[in-house]
Amino acid sequence: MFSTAIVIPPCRRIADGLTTANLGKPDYRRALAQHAAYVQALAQCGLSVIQLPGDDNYPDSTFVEDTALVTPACAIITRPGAPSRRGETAAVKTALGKFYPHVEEVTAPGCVDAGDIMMAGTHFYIGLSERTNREGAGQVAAILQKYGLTASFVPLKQVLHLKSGLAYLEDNHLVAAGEFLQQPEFAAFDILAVDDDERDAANCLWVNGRVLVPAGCPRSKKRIQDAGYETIEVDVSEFQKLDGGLSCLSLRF
Ligand code: CIR
Repeated sequence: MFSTAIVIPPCRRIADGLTTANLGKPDYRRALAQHAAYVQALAQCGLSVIQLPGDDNYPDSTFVEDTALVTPACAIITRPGAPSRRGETAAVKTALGKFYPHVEEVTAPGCVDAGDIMMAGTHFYIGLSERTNREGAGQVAAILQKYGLTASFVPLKQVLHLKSGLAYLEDNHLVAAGEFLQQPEFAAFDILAVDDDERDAANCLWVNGRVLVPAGCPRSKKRIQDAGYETIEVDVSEFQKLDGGLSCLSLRF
């Protein structure tokens, strides 16, 4: 169970964030409103939500998940793969220091976006992507090992981040899309398959027994409900324009 979330509301320069999506520029006001609804959904799931200030120097800083891996045993500050995002970690490190006695850190030449890391109990799947290199993944695995946690590596082919295509809902339920549907690595999970035309639904978010689902994915939402979860629909269209989604917008611990 999680008790706390850290979020960073979109900054004024959000439209300058990195993107490959071809969905147009996000609208700042709409992004703020969607973010507020997201925070409300987290609160509805019982989380106390800490909001750090947005920083116009970092248009992507609202995607706070990428800057740290938070586990029950330790916090690891990442070194984001995109140079424009490296400075995002300082504020998050300070905030996490209030909760974790030891905050670990990925160092150069390692690169990691924590959107590439999926926690499933005491095991962590680390996607090797354009943002996360072997050196960074290796550093994270070594740190986790110190705390009795295990890791394995998953090379990515299509998606930006591992959790763009995968979401663990606890109780062995794994939401998966595209390249992850047939991977032997995930065969032991009960897979909830996301159809190609609802790919955004693979970036859904388990929070204390409920699942936040992006708006516009009715079949996936139904599948998740049929697996026994109460769902909360949240519109994240402005963040999808920057390749982001529900998991990217918070750190939960
Ligand atoms: C980026 O390209 O870094 C941001 N525009 C989106 C990051 C999304 N984060 C995530 O999937 N964990």
